[in-house]
Amino acid sequence: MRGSDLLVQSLVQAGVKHVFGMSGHTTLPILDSISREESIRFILARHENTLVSMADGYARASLDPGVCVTHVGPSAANLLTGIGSAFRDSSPVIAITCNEEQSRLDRDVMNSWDQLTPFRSVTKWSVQARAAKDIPRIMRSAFIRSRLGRRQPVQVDIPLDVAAEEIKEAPAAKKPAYASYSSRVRPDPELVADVADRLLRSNRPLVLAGAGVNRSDATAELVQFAELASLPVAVTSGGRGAFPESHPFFVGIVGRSGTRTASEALKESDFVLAVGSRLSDYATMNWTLIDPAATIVQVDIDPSEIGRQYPVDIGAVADCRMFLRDLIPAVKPLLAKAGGAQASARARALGGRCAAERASVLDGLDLDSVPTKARRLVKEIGESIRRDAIIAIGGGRHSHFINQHVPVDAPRGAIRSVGFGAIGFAFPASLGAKLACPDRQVLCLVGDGDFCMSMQDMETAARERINVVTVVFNDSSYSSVKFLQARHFGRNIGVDYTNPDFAKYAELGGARGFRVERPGEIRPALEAALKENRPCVVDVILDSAEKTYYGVFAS
Ligand SMILES: Cc1cc2nc3c(=O)[nH]c(=O)nc-3n(C[C@H](O)[C@H](O)[C@H](O)COP(=O)(O)OP(=O)(O)OC[C@H]3O[C@@H](n4cnc5c(N)ncnc54)[C@H](O)[C@@H]3O)c2cc1C
Ligand SMILES: Cc1ncc(C[n+]2csc(CCOP(=O)(O)OP(=O)(O)O)c2C)c(N)n1
Ligand SMILES: [Mg+2]
Repeated sequence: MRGSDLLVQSLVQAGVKHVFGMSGHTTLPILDSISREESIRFILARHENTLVSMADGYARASLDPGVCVTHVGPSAANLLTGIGSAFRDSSPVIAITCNEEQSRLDRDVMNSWDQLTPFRSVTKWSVQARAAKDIPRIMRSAFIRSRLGRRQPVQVDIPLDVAAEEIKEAPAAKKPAYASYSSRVRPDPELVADVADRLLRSNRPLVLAGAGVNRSDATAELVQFAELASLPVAVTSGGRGAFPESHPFFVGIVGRSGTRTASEALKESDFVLAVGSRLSDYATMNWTLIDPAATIVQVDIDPSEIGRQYPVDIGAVADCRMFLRDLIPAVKPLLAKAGGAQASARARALGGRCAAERASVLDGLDLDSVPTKARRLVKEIGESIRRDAIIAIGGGRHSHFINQHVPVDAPRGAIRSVGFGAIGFAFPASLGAKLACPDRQVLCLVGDGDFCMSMQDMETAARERINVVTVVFNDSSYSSVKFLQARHFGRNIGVDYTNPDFAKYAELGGARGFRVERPGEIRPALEAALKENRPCVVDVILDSAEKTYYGVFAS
């Protein structure tokens, strides 16, 4: 038995079904061991940034760790951007980086570098296995660390001699049952009682739901709580999907590319219950959206995030789901005394304002104009997809239109690199999400610049039959940067380019392509793509001068 067999055994014990990887001479023992394990599907990707983002998308959609493997040096280096996204957005990715033989490492052999130091700033734990016998222990710890508490990536570095090392007997170890390791941390009951009391005494309370609600799978509890206490609920970009956006109490997405109603509601609230949100710069428009006199409650699994952005009044270190579960019975008796008619009216009024805002965005728009407006495209997408669809969203200005008009109604229905804000993430993340949730519609809604950073993996999608529909917002520019540049510098440089025909490109790689040049062609193309039994690209040529109406790009 080799070190690489022990590694694969550990993956099997952890319930891993997919490994996203790259090949190179240092990966050979591990690839060989994986090839002999029927329960694991190895997915070869065409770039490390895509394979790590596939693992990340898989983790975000399934809540199980996503696992990836790379070769030494440049191959491992290519992981860093994707690991950065997973780190910033609390996604549990296990990155296995293969390395040169230990005895050669100090001689600067080809490909080699200090492979641990760069990862330390974007992982929860970065460790090297020095002997085959240590692999089961290290892998156990890697899975525990990435899954428990704040979920984040872990790097396990495996030198070639360790992977290839033959050992006679596997080290005796208990088979870990990860399902019985839990970090469902409950909040201090006195603190919960205090939150309930202050909430009921406030006049304009609001729940701000963040990514922590998605990571803790707490949507059902959040809906129950909001309905019980008649509370308006806003989300952050990371929190999309945490609360159904068709719910009458949904007031929108806060922040610089969110919806106006949500930001205004946050500003006027005198009690803000932030569940699983960092209260980031973008979510709070550089910390201007919360009234300094408001009571702020922050619930976070990570103590270092409590009070980091705002001097919160109550800080609860807890799992979002457990917090809400405990808050519900604490609020109930108080509600019986207080009566909730006024609160309910406010939640409904704000919800109605948000729905009207979203609908009004089409006011005055010539829906049939050519080139097509992004607003027409998002309207068609919103009307074509299932309520439980998963959308992976790109990082450019198109995300602004998507935020405002494509509703997300189901848990973990939106996947996006929000904290690191990396482009090149959405398309591979959508592939990982589809593998995690084969029965859900998965779409990638992405800018042309963003898609160009990962589109080589359309071949992977076709080869592995991962049927995602990618809609390219094609405006032949990095338009988010272009608008800012024009506003602040009065001219443009480094933001315009010529695209290939993405539909033809898709067909060359074995996928199906649709080129859409007129608005009337959008719906038939989307409907056909959603029925296809192949990955599809819908390349929509857009009006690059279209402006957004709210937030940083508003004119
Ligand atoms: C172009 C662009 C535009 C953007 N515009 C906006 C915008 O308009 N509005 C906006 O909101 N954001 C926007 N963002 C994203 C923004 O940068 C932040 O990433 C985002 O606001 C973070 O949301 P969050 O605090 O909910 O999530 P995170 O930053 O992921 O924070 C989640 C928190 O939950 C905690 N947590 C994790 N698991 C649990 C658990 N089980 N229980 C309890 N707590 C847990 C974590 O410790 C963390 O502190 C934009 C990003 C880009 C790239
Ligand atoms: C890896 C990476 N490189 C550069 C950037 C800076 N950046 C942010 S948005 C953007 C433009 C994205 O263009 P596109 O995907 O076409 O979207 P658009 O803004 O045109 O809708 C760039 C270059 C980034 N966020 N990530
Ligand atoms: Mg663009």
